[in-house]
Amino acid sequence: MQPLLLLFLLCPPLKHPHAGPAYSISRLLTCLLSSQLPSRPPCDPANSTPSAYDPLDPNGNVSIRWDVMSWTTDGYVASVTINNLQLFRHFMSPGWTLGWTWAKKEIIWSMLGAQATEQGDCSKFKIAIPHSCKRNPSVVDLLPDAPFNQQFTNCCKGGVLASWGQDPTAAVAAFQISVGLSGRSNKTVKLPKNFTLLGPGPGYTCGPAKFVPSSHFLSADGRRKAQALMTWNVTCTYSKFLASKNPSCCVSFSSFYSTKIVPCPACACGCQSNNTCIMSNSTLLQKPGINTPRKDNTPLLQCTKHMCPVRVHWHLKLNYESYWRVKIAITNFNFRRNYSQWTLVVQHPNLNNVTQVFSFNYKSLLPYQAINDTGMFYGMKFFNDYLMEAGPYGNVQSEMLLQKDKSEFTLKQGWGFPRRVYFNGEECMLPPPDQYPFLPNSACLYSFGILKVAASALLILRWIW
Ligand SMILES: *[C@@H]1O[C@H](CO)[C@@H](O)[C@H](O)[C@H]1NC(C)=O
Ligand SMILES: *[C@@H]1O[C@H](CO)[C@@H](O)[C@H](O)[C@H]1NC(C)=O
Ligand SMILES: *[C@@H]1O[C@H](CO)[C@@H](O)[C@H](O)[C@H]1NC(C)=O
Ligand SMILES: *[C@@H]1O[C@H](CO)[C@@H](O)[C@H](O)[C@H]1NC(C)=O
Ligand SMILES: *[C@@H]1O[C@H](CO)[C@@H](O)[C@H](O)[C@H]1NC(C)=O
Ligand SMILES: *[C@@H]1O[C@H](CO)[C@@H](O)[C@H](O)[C@H]1NC(C)=O
Ligand SMILES: *[C@@H]1O[C@H](CO)[C@@H](O)[C@H](O)[C@H]1NC(C)=O
Ligand SMILES: *[C@@H]1O[C@H](CO)[C@@H](O)[C@H](O)[C@H]1NC(C)=O
Ligand SMILES: CC(=O)N[C@H]1CO[C@H](CO)[C@@H](O)[C@@H]1O
Repeated sequence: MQPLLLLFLLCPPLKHPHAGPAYSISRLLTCLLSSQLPSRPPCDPANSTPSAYDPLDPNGNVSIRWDVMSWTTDGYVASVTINNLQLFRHFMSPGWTLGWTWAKKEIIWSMLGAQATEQGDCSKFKIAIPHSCKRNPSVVDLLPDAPFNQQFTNCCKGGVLASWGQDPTAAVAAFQISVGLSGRSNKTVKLPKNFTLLGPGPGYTCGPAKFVPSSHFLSADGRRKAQALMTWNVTCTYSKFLASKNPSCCVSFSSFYSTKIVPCPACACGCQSNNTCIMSNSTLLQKPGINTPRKDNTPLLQCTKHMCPVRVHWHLKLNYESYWRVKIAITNFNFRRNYSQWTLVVQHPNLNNVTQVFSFNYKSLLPYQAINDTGMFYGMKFFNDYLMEAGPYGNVQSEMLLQKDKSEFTLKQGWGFPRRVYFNGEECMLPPPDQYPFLPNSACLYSFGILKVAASALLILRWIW
């Protein structure tokens, strides 16, 4: 008995529709037995790569490169380039914030294309006043209307960066920094430490800066190659566990063969703001300024059972001879946020045969080169790439036609529903698999019953022990 139970615990068939009843069983068992399991070693935050691993974008990272371009009287001028190499996670407004701790007593004389948020204590300087004297500066992008003489290539997007999968040319940011009191040779320059990246919320962990071979730059005519004096790289990875305790979106299902709509799980997003939410018909919504975003981005949610700012609905719409059709709708329940350049990532085994997507852009993602079951949807420019605040316009939708592989396609056991869904890079909570719409008179209802009995038997045995 013990090995069987352990098997359940060690391989919980989480979030897999085929695993319907087993899911709830394993959760029950986990609860019952957790006190008897050897506890896991605590996570070491300095070594957090495993928790940063995202199965749909296993190599996703943000790479930050410092190229020292010239020496000055007491330091250097570097151009800093941030590359968002994540397939589907972008930096939305109000954008990225990059921080670090200087290794010595460095200061920032000036910057182009970005600015330090605080000047800090520069009282030691009498004649020329530095841009920032903080030991741990935080740097943000400039806004698009920044004066021309403060701009730098790829700067001034208000910190907004597209994801690599959506638009590689818009996934890069850069600024120039003039550093003082660092020494002016590659022996005296010490690498900044403790890099941090906000995007705009928490979630990123940055590794240490490492020297890499100096970057090369081609001149505009392509006939001369210049070289940085020194180059170092920092790699940051995202972890949803650091970002927030609760999901920020949820998924609901429906299908043509069942009248049942499977709603988002209740309190899918934690229900923390359930005493500040407002009803969709509330007269408060007429108040001017109700939609104005707050500095700290606190949401103002429409009251729902799930209390998520975003819901993704997947409707199995039609079943043709050799095709099937799905309708996807994304609804915003936050009165204080417009999502620009939103992305939706879906994992489903039939995404290898997407025939047509009607009013979203679609791009297939191949996290594991051989398995083509993941794809990204995003809005069409000037049409639906902007998901408006909650209310009558706060939704976008599309339909998708998929070609059937007849050996695999089935309406049974929730096969037609996605395995994973991400909105803007955040994983959305799916309904528990045992609530998926079942085919009427389907055999799985019966097997579900059997499994339930088996489960209770297991539980009873466990109790008797
Ligand atoms: C960062 O991402 C890129 C693109 O996916 C990948 O080639 C590279 O190996 C990653 N770097 C690290 C340190 O994971
Ligand atoms: C350093 O970062 C840049 C992107 O900013 C990347 O293209 C390059 O491959 C990285 N180098 C190493 C050695 O990781
Ligand atoms: C510093 O420069 C010298 C030669 O100029 C070179 O040999 C050495 O590798 C450089 N060190 C670093 C850390 O770049
Ligand atoms: C970097 O962060 C670690 C842990 O947060 C801390 O122990 C260390 O002192 C920091 N280093 C510097 C130079 O601030
Ligand atoms: C709000 O959420 C708490 C749990 O966080 C729950 O106990 C309470 O009943 C909820 N209130 C409403 C009105 O839903
Ligand atoms: C809003 O709708 C709810 C039910 O959906 C109703 O009970 C309530 O009276 C309505 N409030 C207003 C101000 O219309
Ligand atoms: C969303 O965008 C519309 C139109 O651009 C604007 O009127 C509205 O104030 C914005 N809402 C928020 C919450 O920023
Ligand atoms: C993956 O699926 C997409 C969508 O059907 C298709 O366009 C693409 O060619 C497939 N790629 C591979 C490598 O099979
Ligand atoms: C029915 C059909 O077209 N199936 C194809 C789905 O896509 C895979 C490769 O992605 C093909 O091998 C199948 O033939």
